[in-house]
Amino acid sequence: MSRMLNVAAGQLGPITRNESRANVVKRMIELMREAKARGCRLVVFPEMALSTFFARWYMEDENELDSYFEASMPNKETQPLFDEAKRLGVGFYLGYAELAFEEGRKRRFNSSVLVDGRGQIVGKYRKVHMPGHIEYKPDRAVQHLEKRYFEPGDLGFPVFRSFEGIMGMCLCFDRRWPETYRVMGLQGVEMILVGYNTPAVNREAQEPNHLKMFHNHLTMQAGAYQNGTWVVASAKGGREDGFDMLGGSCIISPAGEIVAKSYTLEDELVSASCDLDLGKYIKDTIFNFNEYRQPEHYGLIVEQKGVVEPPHKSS
Ligand code: ING
Repeated sequence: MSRMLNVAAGQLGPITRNESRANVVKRMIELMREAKARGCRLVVFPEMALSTFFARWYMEDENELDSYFEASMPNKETQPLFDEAKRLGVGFYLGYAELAFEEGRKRRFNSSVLVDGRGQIVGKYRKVHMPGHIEYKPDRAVQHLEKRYFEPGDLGFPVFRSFEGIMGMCLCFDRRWPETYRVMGLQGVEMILVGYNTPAVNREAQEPNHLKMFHNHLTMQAGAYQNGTWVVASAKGGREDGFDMLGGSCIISPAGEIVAKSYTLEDELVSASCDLDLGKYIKDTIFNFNEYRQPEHYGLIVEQKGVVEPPHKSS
């Protein structure tokens, strides 16, 4: 048996600080039309796909900050994406900065929605692992203020029955953490959708630049294989407001192989025909959780946050 799902990563080239939402939406609609022409039923767009990666800017003016956020989804500016989805019968995953009014206060999340081929939202995700720092750091050449601008997500890692499969979502930094995949793996996930904004240059870490792409793919390929799931990853690429973004969008099979990959740093559709049943043999054999997992020995993973080294032996 096979359940084929033809999907695409709709990679986006740079989005400059002054580019309008309307123009970005137009670019995304182009990619959706190309997806339709290739017979795809789902397009994955990047994280914060509607604007420049604004977390690199230190902003004190709340109105300026809010201008990058969506107070509802869909809204006037993004409605054309939903209309096009319905018209084409092509669903999408969209990363966006979410402004919510909950618990009597303004809350900001780095979010994504999954929209089906009828233009209906089937699920929402709020980024759990928030990278970067809270305060302005004068010693840094580029700021990474996600920790300042967003709360960690409060929805966990839900999965959704949609597109005749079990679909999950995460965002950017989440993809580097094995827990992200495992929590969805334990819910039988068959395809994980991820959008990301990764700077292409290492300004802080003491490692060569080529490792940025290596780690990008390494973590996702491992997550796919260890949970027998497809991973569809969509990047921002190219020089955005003077800063290079990594690109490297790809589609990874449950065996951990990259089956399709972008070859530009621009708007580019990367597509593959994915058998949602392919992960089954992995889930039934080498990563048969019921057969082989030993959760009684994994307590530290949830009981403890940071490293606790063993005490030194007293002599
Ligand atoms: N960006 C980053 C990412 O995971 C980062 C931050 C880069 C963390 C490199 C560690 C190393 O790609 C977002 N937007 O989460």
